[in-house]
Amino acid sequence: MAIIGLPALLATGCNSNQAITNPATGPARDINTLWWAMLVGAVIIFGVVVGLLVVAFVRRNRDEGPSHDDRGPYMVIIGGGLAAPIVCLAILFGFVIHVMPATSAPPGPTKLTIDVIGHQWFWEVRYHGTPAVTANEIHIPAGTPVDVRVTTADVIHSFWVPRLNRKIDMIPGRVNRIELDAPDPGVYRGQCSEFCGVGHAQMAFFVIVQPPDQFRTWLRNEEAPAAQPSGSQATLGEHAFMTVGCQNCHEIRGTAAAGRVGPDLTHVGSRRTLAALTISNTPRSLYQWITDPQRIKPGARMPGFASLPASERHALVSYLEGLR
Ligand code: HEC
Ligand SMILES: [Cu+2]
Repeated sequence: MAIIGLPALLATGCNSNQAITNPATGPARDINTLWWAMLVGAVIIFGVVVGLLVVAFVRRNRDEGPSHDDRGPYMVIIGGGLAAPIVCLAILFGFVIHVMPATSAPPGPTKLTIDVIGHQWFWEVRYHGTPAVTANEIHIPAGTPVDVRVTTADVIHSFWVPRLNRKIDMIPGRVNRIELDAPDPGVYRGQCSEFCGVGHAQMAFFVIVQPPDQFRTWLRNEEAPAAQPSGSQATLGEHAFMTVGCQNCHEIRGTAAAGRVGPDLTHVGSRRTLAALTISNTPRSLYQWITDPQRIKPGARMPGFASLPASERHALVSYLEGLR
């Protein structure tokens, strides 16, 4: 069992919330079964091949004289080299023919459609038919098939939530689809799975599955424009945001800030994490992010603002944390 268990442990990276071996939906269960079947099959074949090698080694010096039966070696080649691979691949093919459609998005519209756009190195999320835009945290209702349409703003990325479904590439100029249909509320971790530059390893996201009524409340809040700053500190922060350069890269709906380089910040205060799950969303870590993003996430396409007076950075934090 150890020989099977060890690679399984390595493959799942020890984070059971991002493991294909911990499936939460029908398609993910199919993938998990296929994965185990392939692993067990590969271990058996490896064992047989190593066994034959050992036999050959042990018998290497045995001189059996001229053989009267020449069919032995041919049987090994025909059986082991031809028949066995054809049988194994046919079984695998049958398996895959079943799993492929089970994990593909069915044609036709679903009730809820979401666009996810990959950026170096974060995820932009848009809800069809609403002005809601968010980043790195994809909320969906439980028990509802959701049509996720993925593409990219720059290089190829790959959208993957191992516990929910297979991975799907995000390709420039093309829209690929995947269906997420999670029966149970919970938080499922996803990760970019196509190397896309220095920030690749820090390009993660959550799929937050909520009971449908909670989801509707969340979406209604996300649709709304940003809250007015409350208090003098936050008002100062809003002013700083609009004047020091943040507005060139970030959108805050309902204000003059309409940049599209970085994540939409209209409701950034309500997110759990920042910078694609790199840090938790606390005033302290947000302050550090504004001061020196490169230290937190090397390569991030946001400049540091250490040159701003600390009071102004604190004001920015108080404004952004108020955007709930
Ligand atoms: C040159 C463009 C640019 C400028 C200017 C800029 N940002 Fe950013 N910002 C980005 C990008 C790109 C990201 C995404 C970083 C990542 O996750 O890789 C980001 C991320 C963020 C985040 C995290 C959002 C999230 O949900 O993960 C916050 C908060 C933020 N910026 C605030 C600010 C503030 C405040 C300013 C002004 C002091 C500012 N930014 C200026 C490009 C910019
Ligand atoms: Cu990526």
